[in-house]
Amino acid sequence: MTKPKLTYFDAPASRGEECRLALHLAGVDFEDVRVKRPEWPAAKAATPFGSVPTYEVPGKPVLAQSNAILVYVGRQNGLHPKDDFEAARHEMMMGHVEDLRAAIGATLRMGDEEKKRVREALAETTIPAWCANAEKQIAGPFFGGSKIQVADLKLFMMVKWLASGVLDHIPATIVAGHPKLVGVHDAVRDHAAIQAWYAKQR
Ligand SMILES: N[C@@H](CCC(=O)N[C@@H](CS)C(=O)NCC(=O)O)C(=O)O
Repeated sequence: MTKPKLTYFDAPASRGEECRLALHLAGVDFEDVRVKRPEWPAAKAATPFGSVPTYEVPGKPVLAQSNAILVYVGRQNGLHPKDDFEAARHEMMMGHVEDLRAAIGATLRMGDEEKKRVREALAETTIPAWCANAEKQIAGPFFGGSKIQVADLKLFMMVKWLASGVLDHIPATIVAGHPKLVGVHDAVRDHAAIQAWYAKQR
């Protein structure tokens, strides 16, 4: 192994894609390993916690947990605050994203009736509260102000998912009334390096 290796499913989504975006934004030359579903049971056993993304750096043990990977890549490449308190504030927001991902993620494998009931409740209370709380923490245009950092990539992927319309029973307009959240999404989407990443994926 000569270069860092990021392993995730073959989808431009969620925890894996935000790590890919971070590596691309940082200019890291990395191996983008995409596990196909049939390969997953065997690959799962080799991960620290039975999940992806994982990140491997030559000479080090495998790293897991998307937030740990993002913070590591961010610290190494000037995409995470140097100030300890500001860094913790960014990690707080990254944890906020993971909380919502876990809540929505739990519905993915539910049967239709249960999924409808749980997602309608999420859309009624949990997600609006999540958005309002996130909104209060954002400086704008990016989470911490004028500079894009790894926390922004995490927020971007969550807002993109919520607004995509792919989540039945969760209206795609659910984030629309939260201008700072939408602002982070738009600022990341319009960033030249992010545009270059998506152009390369086409
Ligand atoms: N807290 C972990 C969660 C990791 C996780 O649940 N990853 C999902 C994909 S987004 C996964 O590996 N699912 C397959 C499985 O659990 O078998 C993180 O942030 O990385």
